[in-house]
Amino acid sequence: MQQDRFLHRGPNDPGLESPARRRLLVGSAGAMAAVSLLGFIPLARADEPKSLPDYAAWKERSALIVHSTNTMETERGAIGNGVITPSDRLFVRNNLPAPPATITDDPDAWEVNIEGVRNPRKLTVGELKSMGVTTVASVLQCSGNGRAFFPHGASGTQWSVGAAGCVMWTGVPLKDVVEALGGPDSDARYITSTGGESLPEGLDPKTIVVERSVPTRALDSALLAWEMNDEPMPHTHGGPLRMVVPGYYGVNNVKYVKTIAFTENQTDAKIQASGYRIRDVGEKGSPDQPSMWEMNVKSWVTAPLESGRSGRNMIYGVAFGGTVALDRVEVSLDGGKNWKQARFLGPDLGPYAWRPFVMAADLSPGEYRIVSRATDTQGNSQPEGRTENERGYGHNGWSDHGVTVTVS
Ligand SMILES: Nc1nc2c(c(=O)[nH]1)N[C@H]1C(S)=C(S)[C@@H](COP(=O)(O)O)O[C@H]1N2
Ligand SMILES: [Mo]
Repeated sequence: MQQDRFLHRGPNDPGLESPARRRLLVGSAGAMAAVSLLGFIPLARADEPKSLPDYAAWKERSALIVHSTNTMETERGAIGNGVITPSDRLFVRNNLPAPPATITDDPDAWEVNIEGVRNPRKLTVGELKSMGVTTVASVLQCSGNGRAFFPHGASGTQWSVGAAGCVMWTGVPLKDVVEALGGPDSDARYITSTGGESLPEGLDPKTIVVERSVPTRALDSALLAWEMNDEPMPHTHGGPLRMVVPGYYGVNNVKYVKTIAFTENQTDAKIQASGYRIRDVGEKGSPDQPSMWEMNVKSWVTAPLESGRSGRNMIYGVAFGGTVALDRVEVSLDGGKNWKQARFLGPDLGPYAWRPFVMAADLSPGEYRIVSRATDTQGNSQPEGRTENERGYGHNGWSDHGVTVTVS
């Protein structure tokens, strides 16, 4: 028992889970079953590392923190220095159980309704593929990324930094589709996308449907994507077809999209009307509060995370500006007293992509509070603190996102 407890990964220990440790856990579960046959009552094992759900079983378990069946985040130490996040390390977030995986068996047959245009019609993915194509690198980030840092205990998944990744999307510019159908209705102010989940019966669909409206200014960059990272859009990430709004928070990037409608008003679905709204702690959500649309400028350190060796160290991280290109990233080794500019690493994949950065530092033994601060080309910089808000959305304060490293 003692040894078994030692093997458990506690909720505050986000360390990588090794295959060896997993084997040991499986072994100890067997031993535990034998014990219970002898009449002992096994202890509840709430802190046992969760396994990946079936629909995400292809993911790299050691790179992910599994919060629940519907929420998995990338380990901070697994983000790496690449411009593109490998698909098997990318976070997953479902508000509803995913539709059956069979929807990606014949992706070209998937149909999407285009409404609120001069000639509304249903188009298959096969037809979309002949209407135009573009590839865009953009950051996919959940609105609640960083929620774990809010001291009021904001409800929702306790994401740290890993509900984000930068991926390559390929699909048809939504603009091309809409132009082919005669253009949007003249009173259209929003693009409203509906997810293809089948909704449980007996509940008001408006309270559960994933349906999001974004302002029509997003038409300049939005696409209907059938590929992610050069592969057919995985079912886990919204295949056969996903609405992608570069630079907008994750929730607006509707998976298994089945309807795109140009609308005069925002949808009255709960996820739009009261969900994903910035409001003071203790307040209820309502349509007059800011919606989670364009992402703010943000960065965080990805290495080193706990310890370093005395001498020359490379400090790594990632930074992005939402819909605005980045200008620079500065790094501080003393919790924000002194700053030095970091260098971007790798190619610039455009304004919506993140940029890995690096800064060399000669460190003598001691403790360092390493923080990073990004600034976009419009002069917006990350603030030091948080904007306190009920659901813990949009956190880009540099102080909370820092790491404490012991150099010996
Ligand atoms: N159809 C559908 N689209 C969805 C969701 C969902 O539950 N259903 N979740 C949204 C949220 S809140 C986020 S953060 C992203 C997560 O995308 P991922 O699972 O591909 O990482 O998808 C968004 N699109
Ligand atoms: Mo999200």
